[in-house]
Amino acid sequence: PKGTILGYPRIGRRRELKRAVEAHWAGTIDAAELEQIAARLRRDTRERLAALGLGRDDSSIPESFSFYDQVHDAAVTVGALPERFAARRDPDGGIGLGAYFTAARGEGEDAPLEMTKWFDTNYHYLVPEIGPETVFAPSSDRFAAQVAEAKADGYTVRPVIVGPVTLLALAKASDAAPAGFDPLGRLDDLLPVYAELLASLRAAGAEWVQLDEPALVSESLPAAPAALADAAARAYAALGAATDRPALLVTAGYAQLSPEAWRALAAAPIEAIALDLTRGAVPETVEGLADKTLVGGVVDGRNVWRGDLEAAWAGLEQLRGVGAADVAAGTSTSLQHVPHDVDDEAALDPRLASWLAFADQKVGQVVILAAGLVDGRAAIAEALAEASAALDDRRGAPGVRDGAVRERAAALEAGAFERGDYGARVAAQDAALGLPLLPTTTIGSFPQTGEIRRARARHGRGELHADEYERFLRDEIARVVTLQEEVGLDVLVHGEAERNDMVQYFAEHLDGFAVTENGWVQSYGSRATRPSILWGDVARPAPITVAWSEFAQSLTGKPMKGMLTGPVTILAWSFVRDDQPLGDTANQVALALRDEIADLEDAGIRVIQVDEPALRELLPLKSADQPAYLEWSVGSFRLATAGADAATQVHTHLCYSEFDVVIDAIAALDADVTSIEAARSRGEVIGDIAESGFAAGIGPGVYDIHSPRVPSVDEIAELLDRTVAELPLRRVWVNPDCGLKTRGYDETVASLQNLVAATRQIRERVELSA
Ligand code: THG
Ligand code: ZN
Repeated sequence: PKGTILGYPRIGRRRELKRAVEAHWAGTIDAAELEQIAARLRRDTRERLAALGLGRDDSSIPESFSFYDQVHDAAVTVGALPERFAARRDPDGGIGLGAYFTAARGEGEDAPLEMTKWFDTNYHYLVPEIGPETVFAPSSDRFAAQVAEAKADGYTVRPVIVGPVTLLALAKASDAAPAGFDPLGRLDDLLPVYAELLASLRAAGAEWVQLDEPALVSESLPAAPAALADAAARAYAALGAATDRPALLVTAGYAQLSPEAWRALAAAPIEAIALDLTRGAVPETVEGLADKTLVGGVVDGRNVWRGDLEAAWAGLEQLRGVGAADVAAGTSTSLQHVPHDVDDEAALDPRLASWLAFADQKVGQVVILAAGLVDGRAAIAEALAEASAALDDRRGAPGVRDGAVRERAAALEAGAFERGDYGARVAAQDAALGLPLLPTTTIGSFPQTGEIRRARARHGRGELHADEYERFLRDEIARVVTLQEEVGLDVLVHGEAERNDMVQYFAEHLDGFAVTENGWVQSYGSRATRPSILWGDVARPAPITVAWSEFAQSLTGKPMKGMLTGPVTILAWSFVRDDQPLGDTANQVALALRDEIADLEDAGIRVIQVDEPALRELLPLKSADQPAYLEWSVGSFRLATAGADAATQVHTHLCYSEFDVVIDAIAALDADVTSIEAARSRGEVIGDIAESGFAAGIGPGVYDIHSPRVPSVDEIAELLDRTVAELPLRRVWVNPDCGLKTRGYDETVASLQNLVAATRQIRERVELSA
């Protein structure tokens, strides 16, 4: 085949998989019914991909379905299930759907697998736990069954599986492993199981298999690029030598393959290599390519732009010069990071829609390029010209460049990024706020109940009048404020009932953004978001959050936090224009937020939180690109917040525990108080912070909101004891580790009561000893 995609969205055009999986968890449908719905989705996907022009019987259609996560799928297939879930296995040791979901979600005291970001995306995978005790053995025949299922339907599909090097490189050492254990050291034990898997796929009728090895592009993993390349050389020498196997396509998306890994894969006895040419140059000729196909990943799997098809074609032509036996057109990564179909967006401005390509349109682009590779450029000249015309139209369209926005950004001086002396700010804020020792607060959102979602949906459909919706939201805010006062928290929040999503909400109120109706992208498991499309210059036509915060503050004498989402996170969780540097776009968002902060201050808000949970996520995979990123990302946060008065306390919140690499950047944000996730990594983060000499206010989350478990007073008190032992007492804040929107009210109230009780214990103890 001359064209393929590396994967396709699996959640369904209307999130059918989410509904089915959640219904199964709730007990309303059984496993058999869930399997049937999944099979129907896979069939729909195959039919659609064939209708869009991929071949039914030439392995160009990938089978990339997953019930929850592709890393978990691979781990379960080779038997890498942590010991604590052993009792959940089938009698014959197999890992069925029940064990699969239990490991993903946890049960009782058995914590779920940890979840973390997949490379520099907003997708989260489940982190495999591997130790010396892990027994690798074939434990699920799901991949082969899916090949056979397609075969029965008349399709020869190419199963997509996370490769052995990436599986181990992304794993963490199990609880039972000795200190310093490296899962990659188990590679030789793992390979025979992959070889068996390949044989089973061949037996089921697969002619090709795709092994995804994005670890080979990263410089941000524990293993160094040279060690990863060495592992790849060993892995593919072994798997390539297996006689009973389909042809092997090894992919390396998300950035440029390291030079070592490129040499290793080229030299390996595999049949094809897929390269990400949207985030890396065409590589140099190396030994071993003469019998291989190269899949040129020229159609971007990460954004929604129709893009420059002419440049994509040029990339393929250049790849033809590298010396491989053959070149095919492909996507840079799986299309799991983009929504299904632009044609599902009836409300989108048609002109904007003409600049876009979601998954189905990207398949169409691959098919066009593949036709060019077969029949020559002339055969696709018209399609290339159409794409170029759309790009020209986009460049000149109103709103893409706004003179006033650009003048303001161009006139910025260094002072606009500086807030002034931290000590003076602390004094002004202490006087203005009068907070107790170890102030308590929450991150911002309160549970988004079914009632809230239904009211929003009815309002969206025009069934609930704006006045009634507003009254509903005010009642909700009043309820949340009363609840927090009863619980005894010190700095309150309004709960964000008015927001569907912390990025989409701002996108809906800013110029330069569009939002979608059905543009869902899987975030983790059954959860998805609808990333906004940032297509033009950003400006704030009117205040966004001020009326809600002002109303909430009017209900209480305690400080009410104004709640904003920071520029980096707004960019990270949107599809961002690709026609100017990200830093320029970030500064436009920052200026809009800066105006919002000024308006909040005018409305009497004295604490303002600007969340940046995605600061770590956008960190480039290549070390050489990281300093420039940190420069513009930190700069945009400072630009957003530096206009605040010294007496206004600026907070920020960051998610995920890998702070080591960005801790200096967090300090450079120069927020007065930073709350971070720390409960899951059991206080390790606290040590990192102490070591870094971080001097401002800090709230390491005292319990994990990702689980419904209610933490006891004692365990929170113990964590707080450790915190105040390591960090300056007067700088410590007490808060959960993230927003509460995915939780229920019962566990939320119980957890917050325990948080306040534990804080009071520690306060008394500290005051006694003082
Ligand atoms: N917003 C966006 N991206 C995110 C988060 C976010 N990425 C990281 C993190 N938070 C991911 N977490 C979640 C948590 C919950 C949901 C999605 C991502 C979620 N989604 C609803 C669902 O799938 O049913 C839909 C929400 C909606 O109605 O818009 O619950 O907070 N952008
Ligand atoms: Zn968080």
